[in-house]
Amino acid sequence: PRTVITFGTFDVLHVGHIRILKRAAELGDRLVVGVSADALNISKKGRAPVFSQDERLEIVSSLKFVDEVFVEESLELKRDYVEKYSADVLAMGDDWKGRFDFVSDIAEVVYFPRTPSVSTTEVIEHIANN
Ligand code: C2G
Repeated sequence: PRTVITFGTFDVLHVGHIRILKRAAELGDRLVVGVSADALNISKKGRAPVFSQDERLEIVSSLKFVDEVFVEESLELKRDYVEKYSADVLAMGDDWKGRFDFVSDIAEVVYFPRTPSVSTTEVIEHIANN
C-alpha cells in the first residue's frame, strides 16, 4: 500500500485542515498524521494551542480519511518519521514550500495550496472580538 504522511498542529480544526487532510489521503491508500506536540508549539509559536495534544490527537484520529496519528516531537525529525511509518509521500501546505525537500530522496514531497482566508489565528481573533 502507498502511505502518505503529513504534519500539523490542527488546533481549533477548520475547513483548511479538513481539505488538506482529504487531499493528502487521496494521494495514497493510508494517511498517517503527525500532530505537533504542545511543547513544539510553545517553542515554535510562543503560545500553547487552544486544545491539548491529546485532544488534538483524538480529534484528528476521528476523521474518516485519517488512518493513524502520532505526536510530532520535533520539526527536525521528518526523515525519521518518514522511515518509521514507511511513508511513500510527504504532503504539506505550501506555506511550507521547499522546507521538506530534504527528504525527497526517500519520499515524494508534495505541497498543496493553502485554503485561502481561514486560519486558527483568525478564528481566535474573531471569537475574542465579538
Ligand atoms: N492549512 C491549509 N489551509 C489553511 C490552514 C492550514 O492548507 N487555511 C494546512 C497547512 O498548510 C498545514 C496543515 O493545514 O499543512 C496544518 O496546519 P497547521 O495546523 O497550521 O500546522 P503548522 O502549525 O503549520 O504545523 O512539521 C510541520 C508542523 O507541524 C506544521
